[in-house]
Amino acid sequence: ANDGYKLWLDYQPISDSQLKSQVEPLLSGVYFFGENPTYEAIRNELNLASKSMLGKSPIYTKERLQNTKLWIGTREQLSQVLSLDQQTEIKELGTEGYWRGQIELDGKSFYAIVGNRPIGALYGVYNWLNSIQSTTFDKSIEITDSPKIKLRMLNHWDNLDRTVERGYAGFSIWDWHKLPGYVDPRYTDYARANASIGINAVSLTNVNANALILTTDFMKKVKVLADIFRPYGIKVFLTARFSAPIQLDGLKTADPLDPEVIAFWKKKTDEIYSFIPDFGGFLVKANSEGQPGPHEYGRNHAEGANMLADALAPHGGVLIWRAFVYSHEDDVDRHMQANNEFEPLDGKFKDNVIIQIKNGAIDFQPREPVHPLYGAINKTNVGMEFQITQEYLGQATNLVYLAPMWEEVLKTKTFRPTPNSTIASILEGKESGQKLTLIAGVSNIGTDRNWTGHLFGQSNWYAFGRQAWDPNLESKQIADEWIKLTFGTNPDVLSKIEDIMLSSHEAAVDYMTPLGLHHIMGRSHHYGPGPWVMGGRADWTAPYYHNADSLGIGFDRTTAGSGALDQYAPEVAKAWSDPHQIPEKYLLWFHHVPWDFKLKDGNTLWEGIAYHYDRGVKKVRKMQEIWASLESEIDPAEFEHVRQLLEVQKEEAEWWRNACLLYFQTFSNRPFPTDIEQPE
Ligand code: GCW
Repeated sequence: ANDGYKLWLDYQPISDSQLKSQVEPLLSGVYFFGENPTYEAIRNELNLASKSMLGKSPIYTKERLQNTKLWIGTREQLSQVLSLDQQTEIKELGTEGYWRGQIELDGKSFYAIVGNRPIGALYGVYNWLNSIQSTTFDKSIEITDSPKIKLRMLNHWDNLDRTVERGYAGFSIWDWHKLPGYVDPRYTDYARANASIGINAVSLTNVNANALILTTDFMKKVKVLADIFRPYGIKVFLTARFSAPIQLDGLKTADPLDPEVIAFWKKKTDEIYSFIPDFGGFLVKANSEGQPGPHEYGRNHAEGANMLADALAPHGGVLIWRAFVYSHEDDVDRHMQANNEFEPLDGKFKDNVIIQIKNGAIDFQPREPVHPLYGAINKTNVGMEFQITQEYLGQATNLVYLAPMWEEVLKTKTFRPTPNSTIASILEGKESGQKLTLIAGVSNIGTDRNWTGHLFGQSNWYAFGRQAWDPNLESKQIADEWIKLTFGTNPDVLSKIEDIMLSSHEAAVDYMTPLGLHHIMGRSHHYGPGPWVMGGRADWTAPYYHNADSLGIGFDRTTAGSGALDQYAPEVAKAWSDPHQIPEKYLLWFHHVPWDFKLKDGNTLWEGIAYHYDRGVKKVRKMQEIWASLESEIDPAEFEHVRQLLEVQKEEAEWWRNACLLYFQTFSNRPFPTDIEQPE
């Protein structure tokens, strides 16, 4: 029970006596092999955990054998005293992996948490504490793990004035005004939370970037954050505004081939590294939605990215260049624009460049088919961009557990570059041999006491970290972990909350955008329905995305339509070009289909649309019922917080259903099925 501030690091008292008898002795004899800032961080965590779980501080020993029970160190440090069978195994685990298990020495038994590097030991400790909290710890079982993705990164869309683009949990936690002098303890808690789920990189600022972040004054502030994050294994990245040479140094151009521009970025980058020697690199949004970029100077994305990559390379920095590139002035289907830009440039990017591609080609819709760029470019590093903040998914009032959506994306077969390629295998670098791998998530964190606005927003932060660590994890397992850490291990609570979480994404798709409908949200704020939206530009004007007319509904992206489908592997393009073969969840994404089209269950398309919206509303009511049945088992404040938000969510689901069905009925001219609640 807490107000949500402690996230999944709440460390409830251990009530299970058998578990306690295993854990208590270990924490009364902790030995560190050496000293370093990461071990300090571990010590800090053990102090917090022990006090909270056992009501007392750990006892640290100075002698590795005497009175010692728990060893924490690196493989190399431990090898000074013994030769572990596990040594070779641990070695395979790379810089961030860990092993934990029992070690027998001279008739004495120790429990050891070992990494190749201190950071591995930290991850091992978090994993151990997690197992204690979820009552799965058994010291006789050996655990090894290591991340499958190199850069597991949060992208904050935080502005320097502390507003957050698409942020629904208050203001930015970066208090630039008070930095560098005042250091909010929250920065450390942020680092702890991220490290506990394996996040090891963070871009602090909005991709719609402000060049001021690159000034010396701001660098001093960023340095403070980087120093706090370093022991937790977290590297800092910044967004770089492409026109910064003009804004900061009064240059006449930002042309990436101009010698003065090249010199500007080199000097800037060197300066950043003088403050932050392990600076991660830059994240860039260019020539999209009005952001400056190389196109202004007749240069392409590779020329733009490589110039910045060259400035970073001597320091080991990485340049992350976003593929979310489109221009609404362009007549081409927005779905196709990124491929059109990047496919011809495949192989032209420097080794320290990663192209960061959103999971879908439009924009973080409630459900999107995967981006056709995955598998299309294989001579260039690619990375994933998920959105943790729920821009198009009910923002901070809707409970939508996103891991099932991400799992669906990660497991999707691309059929390229090999017949068995999946998004996950591409991201892991297995398909192209790519070494620099990345999964990024747009953060949902803000100054709200509980960090994420909706308590269940925490589960999305948690799940993101876990899936970035291992993109093959099941969303159900992750939900179980999070529920136990957040609400305790009562099996009834676990199964009910799991029910709510696992049905929540499909519910949202049903009441917002079933059957492949997309981008019919309210204009610009993206909150609530707006399929009728008029104005501004072609792609914001109804019926651009749904194309409803008296004959039918849907966006024709087949060869006869925009042709976007042809950007996928032939296996996909062929199967999906048939409206009877395409998975129905993507039907209206790719096809304009008559209202009387027969769906697989025998209903007409019009009836199917109505049933989906109706079902979505009913699922939310079901979620409310389940939650209500938990009243006596959940902390009253948390219970009430979620209860109220579910009530809002129910109203929004009804709003979506009513608005969309009544609006689409003006085209379909057909009655609603009689067995649904009639929209009004
Ligand atoms: O999802 C859209 C958002 C914009 C955002 C843009 C992007 C940062 O509506 O607010 O801008 O995508 O990803 O660049």
